[in-house]
Amino acid sequence: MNVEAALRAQHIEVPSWAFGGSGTRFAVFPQPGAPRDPFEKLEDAAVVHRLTGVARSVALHIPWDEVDDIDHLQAHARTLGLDIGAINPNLFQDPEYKLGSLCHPQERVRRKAVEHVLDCIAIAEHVGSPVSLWLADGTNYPGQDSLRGRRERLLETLAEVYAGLSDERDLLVEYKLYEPAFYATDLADWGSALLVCQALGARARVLVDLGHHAHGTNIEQIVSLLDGVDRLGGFHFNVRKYGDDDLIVGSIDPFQLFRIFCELVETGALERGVRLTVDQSHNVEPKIEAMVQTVMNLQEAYAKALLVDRQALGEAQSAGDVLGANRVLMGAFATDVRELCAEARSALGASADPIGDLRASGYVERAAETRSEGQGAT
Ligand code: PSV
Ligand code: MN
Repeated sequence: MNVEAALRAQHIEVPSWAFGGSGTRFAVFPQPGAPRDPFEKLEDAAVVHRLTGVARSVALHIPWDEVDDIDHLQAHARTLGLDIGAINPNLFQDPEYKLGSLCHPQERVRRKAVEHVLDCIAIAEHVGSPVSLWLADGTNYPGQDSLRGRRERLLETLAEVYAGLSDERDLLVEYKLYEPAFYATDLADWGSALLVCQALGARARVLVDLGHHAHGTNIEQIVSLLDGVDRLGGFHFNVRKYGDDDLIVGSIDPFQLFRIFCELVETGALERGVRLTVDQSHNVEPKIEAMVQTVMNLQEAYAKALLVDRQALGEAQSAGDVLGANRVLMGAFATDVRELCAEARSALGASADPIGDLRASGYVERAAETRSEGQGAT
């Protein structure tokens, strides 16, 4: 596949939760026109897709996106040219999850969490999508709970969840270093997540959220390792400077994003269906514009990775030409691919200048008028 064809085939999934009202624990700055329900979130996502040409599915979060009739929501998505993407259970907001969900010390709460994930699996089966799990489970103080006991409970509850999936359905398991738990997180890193996936079965794969690692972690190496054992399920794209900042991917460290795409290109992971999902929270920047910029950054990182001269790289590597090999990579990174990406978008019937066209369209202003009742759903 040539570079432009590969760019046209890229598939980015956007999260419904990035369009609704959000904030930090300090303040929420409501954005006029924020969607009030899952239908309106899909409408905003459709704008991103129309402008970029590659953002053709939307991940849902349950119960934030719960509707009476999922067929109705799916039909709405299809009318907008979208698919419903991964289904994300919410295992962190119910007050009963104070001490955890799938790892909770009490059987009754674990049961509630399992039942919720099974309900989400039913939705996922119905719409034909994977289930994507992130646990807030962990402890704040040494001795608060047994680390070993929590791990055993996790394996037990996840086995029940996994058994509820049909053969076509994948389970994506996300990890996160810290927060909301501060002392010990039950799924803190890619190794803990991988062990869980290996214990569950072949359809359980690890999801790499770029904001969930210690500073300095070599994320592209994790990508390569996981794909090497066929356990790379997908990504949550964002970027962080300090914590789980959920900023526009590529806005602080575009070189990291490029390096990750280099691994994806080298390993062929994208052809194996690794999911490229965004997980961001835009609090001071306009949400739709931020998502459009996100997708463009993902297009550009991919384009640069596709331009790496693989033959020259391989030759330099086997000749032990340390800096020659590095220069091959840096050369691709330094290439201006904006025009190439604009051409790929135009060929898809999308926009050569997505941000300019979004601003000129007046969509955000119109949404602010027509959605003036209510502040926007989560
Ligand atoms: C919380 O850290 C989080 O950002 C996780 O990354 C999840 O993927 C996301 O929320 C949605 O539940
Ligand atoms: Mn995430």
